[in-house]
Amino acid sequence: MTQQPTQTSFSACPHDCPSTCALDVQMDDAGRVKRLSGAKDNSYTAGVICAKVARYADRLYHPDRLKKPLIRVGAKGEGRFEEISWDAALDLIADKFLAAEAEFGAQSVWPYHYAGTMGLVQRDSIHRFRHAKGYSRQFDSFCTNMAWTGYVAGTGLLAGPDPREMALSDQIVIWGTNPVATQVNVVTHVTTARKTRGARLIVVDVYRTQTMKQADLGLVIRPGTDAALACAIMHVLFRDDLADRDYLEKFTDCPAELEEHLQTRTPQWAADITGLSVAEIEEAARLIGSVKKTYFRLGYGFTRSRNGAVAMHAAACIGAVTGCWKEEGGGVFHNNGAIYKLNKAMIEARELMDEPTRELDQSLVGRILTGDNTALLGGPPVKAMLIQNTNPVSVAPEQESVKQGFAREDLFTVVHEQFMTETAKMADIVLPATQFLEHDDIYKGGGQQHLLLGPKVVEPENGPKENLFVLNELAKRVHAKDHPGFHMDARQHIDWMLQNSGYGTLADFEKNRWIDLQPDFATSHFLKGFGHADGKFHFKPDWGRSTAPNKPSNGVALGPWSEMPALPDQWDAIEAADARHPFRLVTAPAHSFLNSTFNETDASKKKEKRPEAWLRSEEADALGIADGDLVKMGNDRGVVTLHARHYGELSPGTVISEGIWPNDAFVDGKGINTLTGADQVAPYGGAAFHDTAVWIRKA
Ligand SMILES: Nc1nc2c(c(=O)[nH]1)N[C@H]1C(S)=C(S)[C@@H](COP(=O)(O)OP(=O)(O)OC[C@H]3O[C@@H](n4cnc5c(=O)[nH]c(N)nc54)[C@H](O)[C@@H]3O)O[C@H]1N2
Ligand SMILES: Nc1nc2c(c(=O)[nH]1)N[C@H]1C(S)=C(S)[C@@H](COP(=O)(O)OP(=O)(O)OC[C@H]3O[C@@H](n4cnc5c(=O)[nH]c(N)nc54)[C@H](O)[C@@H]3O)O[C@H]1N2
Ligand code: SF4
Ligand SMILES: [Mo]
Repeated sequence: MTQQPTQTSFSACPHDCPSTCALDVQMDDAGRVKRLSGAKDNSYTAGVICAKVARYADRLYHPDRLKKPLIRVGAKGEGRFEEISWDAALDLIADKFLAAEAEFGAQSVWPYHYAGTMGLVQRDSIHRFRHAKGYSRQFDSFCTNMAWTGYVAGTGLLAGPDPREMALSDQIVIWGTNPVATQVNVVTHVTTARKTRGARLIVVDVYRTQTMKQADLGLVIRPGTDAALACAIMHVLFRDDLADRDYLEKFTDCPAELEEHLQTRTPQWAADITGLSVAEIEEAARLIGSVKKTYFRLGYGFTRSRNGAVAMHAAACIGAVTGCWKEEGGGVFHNNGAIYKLNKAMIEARELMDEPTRELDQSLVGRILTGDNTALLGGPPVKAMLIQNTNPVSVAPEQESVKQGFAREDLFTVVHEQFMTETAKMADIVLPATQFLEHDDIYKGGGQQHLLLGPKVVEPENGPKENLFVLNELAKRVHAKDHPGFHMDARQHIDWMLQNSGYGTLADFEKNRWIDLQPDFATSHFLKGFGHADGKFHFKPDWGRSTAPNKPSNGVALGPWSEMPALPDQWDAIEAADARHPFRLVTAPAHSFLNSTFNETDASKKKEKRPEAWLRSEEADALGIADGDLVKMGNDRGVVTLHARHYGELSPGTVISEGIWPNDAFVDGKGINTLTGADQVAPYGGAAFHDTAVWIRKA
């Protein structure tokens, strides 16, 4: 059902952003989308959204939108395609998938997806399709692994204090996230606290971000050294009697052991590791220890290193030492994944899988497609792929091998997309996809607590189809096991999921647009106990047997997990700088892009200008690199060419390159992920996008 073209409609932002904004959609008289704004009556969105989504009409009505299915006529990757009908395209895909299955087994087909849309129906129906055929599964590892694992190692549950409580805080510590760019609504609530209560803002990052520019105290540290900072802060808290010993006794697993362990983790020790001064560390610890209503907002950025899970856990431990968890406006928050408790059985249909199929790591896509037997988990080669909502040729690490893999003549690739992305360019068949305003879906907030409806607002042009359509049509054609989920439209799926999760019907839901699922105060603040069986916060996690929500389904720990420190500590697992690679590269997000989305719209491109490498002026001078010079940056994985910029305020030896630009925005067509590594981070995988040693020189 399409909403009547009125002056305003509503939706929810589908992007992979912790804010998951409730949207008002302004329409013009012709029933076209004009502008998006934040819903004022949603208590988290509070009327604010980012500029890139406000101007969504640019993306919806973009002249480069894919309109018709295309079949490759040129060489792989050359970009020459011809139009083909939907029926012919779907028939051909089915033939190719069936042929791969006949020759190499069903697991040679790999449906591949990610978070271009976070809609539960359109994003996750691909699981039903794969299970119904016994195709290879995907181990998700681009984004959340280290962060969630590290947080849950401490708390036992991926949930926490109501993020709206930031407005009631006396001090907010924003650690390893840049919300001015990546989740603007955090800034809304922090600003309320500052205006109404004079709250203090502390920011920890590796360069002076837009968020840090607003801070009362900004700590610019070396990448991958957050655990050292956290340990030294806790050292001072114990030393200066700022630890809450009653709280520690009641709510934590081994406070005495922690205190003993931290004796040697002094501010001087951490200063040497982090590059901060002793005074800065002492100051941060004193502020954190003396303000009870301190709210820690821990982001993803500082976990995208090979020691990222340890870093997240160490930062989360600070709150258990101060006992700020007890306070309204206090505690430690990362993500609310555990509060939703949704029944996705109809969408995903796990029961259709006869036996566990292999779970290929999405970050290892380059190694997988180039035939690395370890990455293939000993199974057959991948011969056919269906890709939805992701752009791996741009966003995946080890880009050179990703490109080589997709260039294989014997690989049949289908990309279902809104735009001719770099991945779509490598495809044999490109299918045009609807955008969120053109289909129905439902979304859950990661950085907040609402389940939000995003109904279809406008009819798509005759051409683009939603993910669900493609999956249901292909299921028929490849003779997949039947399942009721293949015969339901998106609204029926939403209705089924809501009813079977105890959240009423779609009809009820539609009147309210969203529901607020924040648990009560005591639960959210773990005052009835933390999520572990013993009810305690764990300073000493069992890394090899974590309850992390996103570990491989066989539960086996990955990477050098057995070397992880038992108690919070600096762990030397990062890709350290060496004589050949004296710099460490952090590929932080750009304000006007969202991963590789929006890097096709003119307004965003104009704002971001061009791919750049930012380095400290004196370090650039020492290399004879002037502001604006073309430079080469490289390591054993490859070399990229981009412009240098002198940037005063970043940690020594660090290079920042913001944004996932299209590869062809770089001088020689090699994108930033040419340099990043795909190795699996301990203990439950993940890609260390901000943990890359590089050399840099004038081009
Ligand atoms: N505008 C915009 N918004 C986005 C995205 C985008 O690309 N652009 N991406 C979306 C997605 S998918 C996600 S997962 C979220 C992620 O959002 P965030 O949680 O903000 O995580 P990151 O984007 O990885 O990095 C955030 C910050 O971490 C810093 N950082 C990197 N390494 C370290 C370190 O070792 N220590 C410390 N202390 N800081 C470090 C970076 O410099 C950066 O400023 O944002 C979402 N929102
Ligand atoms: N260097 C570096 N690389 C990174 C990161 C980093 O910080 N640095 N961040 C990583 C992180 S955190 C993440 S989450 C990944 C994200 O990487 P991706 O999951 O690839 O995310 P996007 O690039 O935003 O979106 C992918 C595509 O989905 C398409 N899409 C959107 N909605 C739909 C739909 O309904 N149907 C279909 N068929 N397609 C749709 C969009 O057009 C877009 O081209 O990137 C990772 N890569
Ligand atoms: S802030 Fe995030 S959730 Fe809100 S509109 Fe922008 S991208 Fe979407
Ligand atoms: Mo992400």
